[in-house]
Amino acid sequence: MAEFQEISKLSALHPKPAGLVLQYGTSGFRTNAKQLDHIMFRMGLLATVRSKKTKATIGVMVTASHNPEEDNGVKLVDPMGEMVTQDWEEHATQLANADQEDLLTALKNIIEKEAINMSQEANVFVGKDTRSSSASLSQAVLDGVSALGGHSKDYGLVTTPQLHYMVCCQNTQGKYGEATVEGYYTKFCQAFIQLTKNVRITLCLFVHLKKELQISLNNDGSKGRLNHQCGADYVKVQQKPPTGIKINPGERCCSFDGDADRIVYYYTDSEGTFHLLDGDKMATLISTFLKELLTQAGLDLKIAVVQTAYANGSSTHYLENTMKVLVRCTKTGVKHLHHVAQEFDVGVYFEANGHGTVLFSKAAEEKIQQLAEDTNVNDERKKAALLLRNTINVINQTVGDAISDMLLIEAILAIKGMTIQQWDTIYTDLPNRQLKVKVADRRVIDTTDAERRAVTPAGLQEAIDNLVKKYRQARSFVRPSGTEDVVRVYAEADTQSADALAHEVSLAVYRLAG
Ligand code: 16G
Ligand code: ZN
Repeated sequence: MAEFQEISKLSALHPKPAGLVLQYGTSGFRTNAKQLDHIMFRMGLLATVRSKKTKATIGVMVTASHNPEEDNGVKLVDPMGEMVTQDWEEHATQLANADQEDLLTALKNIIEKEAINMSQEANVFVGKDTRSSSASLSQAVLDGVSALGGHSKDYGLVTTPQLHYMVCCQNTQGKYGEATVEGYYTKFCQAFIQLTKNVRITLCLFVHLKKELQISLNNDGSKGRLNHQCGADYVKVQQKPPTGIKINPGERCCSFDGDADRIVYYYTDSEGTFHLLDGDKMATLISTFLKELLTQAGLDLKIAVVQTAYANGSSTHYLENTMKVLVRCTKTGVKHLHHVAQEFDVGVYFEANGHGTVLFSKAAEEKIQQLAEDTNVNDERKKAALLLRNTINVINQTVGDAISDMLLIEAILAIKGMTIQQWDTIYTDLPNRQLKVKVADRRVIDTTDAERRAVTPAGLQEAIDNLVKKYRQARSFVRPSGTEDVVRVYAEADTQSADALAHEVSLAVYRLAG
């Protein structure tokens, strides 16, 4: 077929370095940008085939998120804006690792296995981050799409969640919004204005709300290196503000990561102490707000918060015992949280590292909409329904989105008349520590119970249990990292003795898995 000849010709321009093996992991392909040109071309091919299979538009995002500037990466976005399925992750790995001369065979295998109708039209949306390598790498994706005769639309510089949003809009015929960057900003900004406007009417006697949100931007990519001494990951891991930024006591700050799908909040108090408000704090604020509104609206909808084992024990305790909200724990990785959140009418999910959003079931959205339009309900119920409706509109339900999360948090704080300090004191984090342990083969560690217990190697869980017993309010778990060649150790306790516990557990990992 003509398209296959074109692939042979074009793929020679994007050759695979001999011996390089990469795996499509939780964050797609990610490594030094110099090794990625052939991967990008091949992901252009795969996205085209995926588009033919699903008869829908597929997204390809070129970014390495919070990694250093010299890295890059690529991720595929499925029709509803969700992550690509497990089978296709495997196809991606196969295609990426095929030797140059075997590329066509590898591609044909996928086409055959998936029974793809090659005459079906294909559409691919492509986006990229601000890394210097992103321009040529996204061009390689576009080359891959055109090699198979697919149509592509290059959105250029966008955030990861913007691309997810665009793909979802396109495949739902605009029901979710308009598939343009302008459409994205219009949708979320208008929802924010609506959400805070309704409040102003009723609360203006008590609190002073600014007319619009005043934001000062730093490290926006116009100069300096992406993620260098700044960004959500830097702030979370280093527990300090980005370098070179002056923060006045009590001032509300937030940091995004390199592709704006993660956000953390922080402030320094009058003593100069730094305070971080992570994904757990956001999940708590948002779920409390939503639960109160659902109660006021008299809507019987099931709300749950989905966390991972990294969620601070205090947040889980507060949610379950004070807020009486159902909490579910799942494996690390956004797709796992997203999946569990879909089981509820309202599923709030956040990883402690700041990636999260809220999902509303179709039935929940309809009930809220009906109530908001109902002329026979009392004022209180109606007001709550309107707030809920506007809240839904300010949330990007396709994926965790730093911009949309920020607007939601800002709206909630404004509506509740709350300062960042007041939000911070809803509960106090238990002291905790994370460590990395390098072992010969991290896969010897297998876990269960949402990564909270180690099944292998023999004796490791027992050792952890015995160490944990020596501390109060303590908890510890270990898991092989999905993104680095290390074993991660997490420990928390009632005091900073969590450091000692993490250290002791690390030694046990060395001893039993090293
Ligand atoms: C990936 C995941 C992130 C997770 C992290 C854990 C996505 C989009 N990203 O970056 O959610 O927190 O991996 O890394 O799923 P680790 O396995 O190295 O601890
Ligand atoms: Zn990211």
